[in-house]
Amino acid sequence: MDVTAFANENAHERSTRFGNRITDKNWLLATGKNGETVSSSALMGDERKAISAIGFFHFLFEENLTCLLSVFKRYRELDPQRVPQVMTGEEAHTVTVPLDKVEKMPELKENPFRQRICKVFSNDGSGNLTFDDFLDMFSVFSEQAPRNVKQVYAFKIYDYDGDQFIGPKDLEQAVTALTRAELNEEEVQLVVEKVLDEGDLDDDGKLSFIEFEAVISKAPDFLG
Ligand SMILES: [Ca+2]
Ligand SMILES: [Ca+2]
Repeated sequence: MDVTAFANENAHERSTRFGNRITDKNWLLATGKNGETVSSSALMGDERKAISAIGFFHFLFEENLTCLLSVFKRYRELDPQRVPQVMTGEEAHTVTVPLDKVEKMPELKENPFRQRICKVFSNDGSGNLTFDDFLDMFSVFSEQAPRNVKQVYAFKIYDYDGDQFIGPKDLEQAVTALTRAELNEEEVQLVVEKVLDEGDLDDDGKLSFIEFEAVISKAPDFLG
């Protein structure tokens, strides 16, 4: 991705311009009551018919661009010394921000899986994130991310040893992290057994992705 191009576009100005164009014509409001950006799903009904396909595409594009810029801003704030103000496409996957800086972000610092999350998203497994890695992390955690994408990443996060199954050892670590080490060993074992009892449908002693999906479909907030 060419971040320089995004930075040079001055997306805010363009986005505002487009927003005005929309409101002038009373097609729709570019921002909602509380200043949030109206999602494409809100563009239904008669108003939608009034928007040309090109106009609609532009609206989505600008919305996306604005979002991308704010994600870059967040990324750069983590380590302004290391991250150049204007990045080349090459730097988006070579420059990294170290794990110990990423895990202090407000969104992550209370999350018991923060280190696992960074490791799963970091391309080299170290937990240090390039801008590309960071962008992936942001999109998976965004509300718009499809549930099945979130499930794939949740599975990776819980699969500590990376063998594509969630076994008793993975579950032990996950349960310990989830309960913030407040359970004793025996209690942890009990929870692990219970999860496997319920979830391990083919009795191989571990959860495949399919089995895991079924387990977490009962828990709406499994990534928190
Ligand atoms: Ca595993
Ligand atoms: Ca199984």
